[in-house]
Amino acid sequence: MDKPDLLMTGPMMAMIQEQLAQRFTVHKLWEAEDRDGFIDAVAPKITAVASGSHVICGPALMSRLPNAKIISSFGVGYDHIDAAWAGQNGIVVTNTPDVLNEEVADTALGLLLCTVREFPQTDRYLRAGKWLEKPYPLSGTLRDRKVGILGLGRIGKAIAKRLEAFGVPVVYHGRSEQTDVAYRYYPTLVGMARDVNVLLIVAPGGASTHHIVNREVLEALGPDGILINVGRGSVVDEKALVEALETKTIRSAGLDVFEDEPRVPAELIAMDHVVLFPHVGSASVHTRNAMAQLVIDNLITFADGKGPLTPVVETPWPPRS
Ligand code: A2R
Repeated sequence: MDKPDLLMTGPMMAMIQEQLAQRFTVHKLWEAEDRDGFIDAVAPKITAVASGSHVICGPALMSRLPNAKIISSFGVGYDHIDAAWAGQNGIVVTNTPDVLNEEVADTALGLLLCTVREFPQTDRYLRAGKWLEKPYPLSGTLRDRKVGILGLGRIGKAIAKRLEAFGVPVVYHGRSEQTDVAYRYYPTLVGMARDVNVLLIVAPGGASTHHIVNREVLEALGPDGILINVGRGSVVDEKALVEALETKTIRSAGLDVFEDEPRVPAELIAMDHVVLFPHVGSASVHTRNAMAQLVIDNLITFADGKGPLTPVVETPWPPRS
């Protein structure tokens, strides 16, 4: 039996490439010199797509794949895919939720502690030989802080659970109040920012969250405020953030995600009072393997006629008629 044809939009983990090659004829877009010509040549055969955030999967690409039925995407965020368009055009989109909750929550707590207690700075201080001269200055603390979570979803709840164990009060903002959580809900982001001294972002990217953390929100967070972002860079107006940090409108920031990754504004890199991670939220061997397996399993169960395992909300399965 002929293997179905699959388009891989960019280099993916070896285990994904190896396992998919056993089941599909894999067409590697990134290896083609003439990508347009390559797509034209293989497009009619393609029934499945495996993607990361390397390529924008918008109507321009998807409409060229008339027989594509599934896009299996690596990662829980899928703002690089126009999932609403996919749903309207008979393509199911899958992502890799849940398997990374604990890892990203661990990273969020690590980043928060690093930012509040200045741990990366203390490491630099020791290596520079400055401890021989005098002790590192006293840092801020998590002890008198209240954390406002923007996006109390799967990962947000895993973060909240850790903060509870640390004895740190948690409140949240989202588009709607959740009836089954004990944390206080704020209907507006600016209202929550005013009441907390840590704003922790773990909301998705896309149009509805674009730059919702803006100058007004940062001013509300205030001079003792700390911004932590493990969601998407696009949620924050990065220019407004740089300005707020330069003018001490807020105290500091811990960022794992940026607007134009892997490019990070030189102004942020030059600042000693921020902590910057290269988008490592889920990046352990254990968790990336689990995410990779879910990318593979979605494609295989779908090809077997059993439907996708983790379709996104815009493309429910079975499809709405
Ligand atoms: O708005 P709600 O009540 O549906 O809450 C969701 C919230 N959220 C938003 N909050 C404010 N304004 C918005 N426009 C907005 N859109 C969504 O974000 C929900 O509580 C949370 C997302 O939770 P989950 O869908 O369970 O996502 P998960 O697995 O926690 O991952 C969150 C994000 C990913 O999309 C990646 O960007 C990143 O973390 O790794």
